[in-house]
Amino acid sequence: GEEKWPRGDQKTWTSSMRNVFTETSDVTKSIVNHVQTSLARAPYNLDDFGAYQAAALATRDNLIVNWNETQIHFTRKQPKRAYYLSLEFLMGRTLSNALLNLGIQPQTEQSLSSLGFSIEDVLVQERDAALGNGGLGRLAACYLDSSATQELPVWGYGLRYKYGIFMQLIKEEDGSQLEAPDPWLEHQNPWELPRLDVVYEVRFYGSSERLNDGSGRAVWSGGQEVLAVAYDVMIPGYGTRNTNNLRLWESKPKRGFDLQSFNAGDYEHAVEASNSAAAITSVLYPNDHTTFGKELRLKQQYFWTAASLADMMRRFKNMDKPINEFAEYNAIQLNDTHPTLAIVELMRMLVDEEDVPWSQAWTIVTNTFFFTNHTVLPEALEKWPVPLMQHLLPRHLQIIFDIVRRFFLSVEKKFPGDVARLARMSLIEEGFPQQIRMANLAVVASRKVNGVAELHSELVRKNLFPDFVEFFGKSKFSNVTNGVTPRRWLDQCNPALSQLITDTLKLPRDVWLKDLYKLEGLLQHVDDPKLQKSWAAVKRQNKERLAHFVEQMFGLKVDASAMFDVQIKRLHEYKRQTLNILGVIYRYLLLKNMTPEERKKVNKKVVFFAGKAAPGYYVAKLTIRLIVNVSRVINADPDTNQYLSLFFLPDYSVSLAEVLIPAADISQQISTAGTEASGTSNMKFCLSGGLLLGTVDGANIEIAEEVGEDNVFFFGHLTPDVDKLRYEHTYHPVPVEQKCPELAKVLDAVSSNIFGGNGVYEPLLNTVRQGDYYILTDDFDSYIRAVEMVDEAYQDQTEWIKKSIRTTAKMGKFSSDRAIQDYAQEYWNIESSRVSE
Ligand code: AZC
Repeated sequence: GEEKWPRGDQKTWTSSMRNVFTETSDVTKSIVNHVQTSLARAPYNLDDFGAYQAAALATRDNLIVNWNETQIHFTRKQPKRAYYLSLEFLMGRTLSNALLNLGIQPQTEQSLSSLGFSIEDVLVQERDAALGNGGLGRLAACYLDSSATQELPVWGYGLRYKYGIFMQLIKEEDGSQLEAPDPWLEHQNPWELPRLDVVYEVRFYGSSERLNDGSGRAVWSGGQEVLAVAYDVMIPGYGTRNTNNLRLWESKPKRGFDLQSFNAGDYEHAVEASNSAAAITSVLYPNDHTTFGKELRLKQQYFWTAASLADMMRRFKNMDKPINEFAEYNAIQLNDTHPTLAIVELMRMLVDEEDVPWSQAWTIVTNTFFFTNHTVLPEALEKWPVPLMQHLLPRHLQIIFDIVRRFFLSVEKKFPGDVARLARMSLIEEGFPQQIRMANLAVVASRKVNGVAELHSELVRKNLFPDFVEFFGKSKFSNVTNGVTPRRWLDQCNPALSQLITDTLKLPRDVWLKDLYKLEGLLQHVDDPKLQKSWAAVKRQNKERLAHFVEQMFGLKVDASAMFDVQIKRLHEYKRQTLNILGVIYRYLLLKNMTPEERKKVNKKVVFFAGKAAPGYYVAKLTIRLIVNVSRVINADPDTNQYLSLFFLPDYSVSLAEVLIPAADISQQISTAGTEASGTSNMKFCLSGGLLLGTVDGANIEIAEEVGEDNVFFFGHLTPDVDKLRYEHTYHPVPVEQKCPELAKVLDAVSSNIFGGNGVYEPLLNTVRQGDYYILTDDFDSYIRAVEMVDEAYQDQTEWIKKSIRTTAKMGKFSSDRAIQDYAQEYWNIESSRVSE
């Protein structure tokens, strides 16, 4: 029905409202207006950064209009909503993505040009929003993009860290990693809207008294209260007005809370309290795949889940539906176990605050939550000490024990007397202290549990949660293979390839960018020499862009006619950067032993590494140091440096990936089989026509299924062999010299200090010589043979280019649009709804 206009004269209002502008002249007007007013600057002192700020503010005005429309649209429509809870959102830069999605890229380019600026120079002024460690955080960012593009009512919830992932510096003296803070908010962030009116109180510590009235309720009081303030980040969809929300919480002290202290003249204590409130969202923890049980981390997790749930509850209550229908209107996806406390918090809200009986509350909860696991590495499975939980969240610990008791009863009923099973399935691990197993809690309380690639999901069922599969049934455990957004990872980072694809498919770009399976149309043209030539030219152009970038950075010439071989990801033993660098050393030693004539026949290669090591991960940091020092020796060797060079690019980021990925001829995805849950950069490289050199692991397997095994380079032992090999390493060890003489020579070369170091690398080398948990000694020969196959294949450039075209053509499955469709239909049960033009 017609709504009454709330205030004043409707015509006055509506005639002054504006819509998204798309004319170049309007873009220019807005930019100049922002230079003049928002920035208070004049044309003669405006630099590239100022131009970036003004262009960002102009673009933001458009985003806000769409964002507002979208929020009004869904508030009226009252659909079921989905919420993506993630401690990490690795967004990267926003301006170019916003321009693409708003469809005003050419206009803005032209406008900036007439104002005297080049858009390339302006875009690179933006600092990455780096609120994530790696794959898990970047996946969340891709999923937001796809949710908005598909017009789904999805919000992200996360934390507004003051400091994102640390900045990585390489020490000149010894090549080791140094960490510096990332004060990304130093300049104003145009992409967020502070919502100082959206505030919730979050309690810590204190005590919890059960009411003992048979209701199961309790009263939690005392302790510390801090405020959660919302900052909204606009997430525009591609080719739609729909613009979703990413709500990030900032912690701040509750005013007046410490009035007592002020009155008592205890100023220091009062200020201390405020510091500790602000500390909660001050920094992103830089460890992926390890947990340390730090109190502040648990505080982050509770602060974030409590604020997010309070916000969802408020939105739900505004709809005036009975509380029992909560799960019909809300689906919550837990991105790994980090948000598992949300389960306990919703129980607390329902039971203690909404007066819902326990069993009814449990039904609501178990219909609301969905849980994604991202790794099978045991060191990543979160456990929190019971005493810490008791201290920080006493009411939540009671609820956890209540869940445990009821769950025990139901297991005991199904498997009477099976004590060992109960111990395995318990949410509490016995020991000193007892620990809460967050993954078990997430599984017990979720409607569905998924892994992120077929193999991984199988390992989740067979190795991580076999007892739970038996108990709940197989259908609760399924798979959603990861995906990446083709907007950022093809169109934006590789515009020349995007244009070539559009020309070849004879389809508008916005058609195939929204339906990536359309890329298959490229297969028809694989044998067309004209396409092959253009395809090669695009790759060459991207390689020259990277070569230029590296030349600027290192002051060394990079040969863009050589093969570009890239491994970029967090440093971790399971990802085996060590295997790669040992392979590079092997190649270098071979080259050194050749005559100048022999060398001329060798495939020229430039090897690139980039990635950060967790600050406390000693072996990973040693690997960086080795790579850097090997590169210094190799690049300075006049005998070989035309044939082989090596670069470790510092401070890996989303923006650096956007330069590296389009330039790769091949990428290395060489994790020990069964360890990399999915990988997502593998998909990005293939999308840009970079071939895959990898193990039979994670999403590599599904990539090979799509493109055909003759278009990928597979090597190494398979997942079922790995445990057996590890067993042999422990109980029947064979010295490396016997098992893999070629590798032994490489290790000895490092030990002999030809790359310097004076023995510092021994602990790293010993991870291979002894125990060899990641089976480098078993895979080295097969790896070297695979690298030889790559070299050989590269000799036939026509065949290579055909492989490259075929690879891109078959990447349809790996669009995050497909992944989000899976979640929306099979998990969340939500529907698209388009905001009208
Ligand atoms: C990563 C996985 O290691 C990677 O294989 C996967 O592609 C990515 O998640 C997205 O699903 N995991 C993490 O980054 N972190 C943790 C704790 O698993």
